[in-house]
Amino acid sequence: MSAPAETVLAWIGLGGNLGEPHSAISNALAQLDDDSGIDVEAVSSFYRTAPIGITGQPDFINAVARIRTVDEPQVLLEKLLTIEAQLGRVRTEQRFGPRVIDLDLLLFGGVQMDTARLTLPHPRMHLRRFVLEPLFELEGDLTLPGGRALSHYLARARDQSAVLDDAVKITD
Ligand code: PH2
Ligand code: MG
Ligand code: MG
Repeated sequence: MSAPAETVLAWIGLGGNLGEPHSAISNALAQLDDDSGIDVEAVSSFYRTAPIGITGQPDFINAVARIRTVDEPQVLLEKLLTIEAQLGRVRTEQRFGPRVIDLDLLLFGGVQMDTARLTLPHPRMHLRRFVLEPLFELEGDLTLPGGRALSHYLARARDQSAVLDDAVKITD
């Protein structure tokens, strides 16, 4: 009998603002959970958020999920990109522009790394209310790998991604 593989907690940011973002996010979560190397442990409410980066595009739906995985960060990233493609994401779109689904690896345990393909923690997560608020809903006591509390960043987030007033908890 082999020892159980080591598992790590990771947090994924999910978002979208084209088509049916609620179903795209739900679908992405189901595909993640179907993967034998990934358990989706908890999902935040779904938040409607004003776009940042490029204005004049539709509001986004954003959420955060906590997963437990046996994968290495790069393997997990590839799985996220595959699910994005399966859900109809096209990579010709503008940076920060509209998209049907975006799956961002926010945190992978306490790992800090900076490679061409992957930076952890996600380099902009601490600035974005649309990430910080759903993450805080799941993990009020979290300390980020840099050593500061999540609440520290949430209190200082000055971005314009106002979290609009209809966070909807989708339950099944
Ligand atoms: N994602 C972006 C650019 N702007 N704005 C909101 N509100 N939510 C997002 O997920 C988002 C964004 C690029 O990844
Ligand atoms: Mg993103
Ligand atoms: Mg992305």
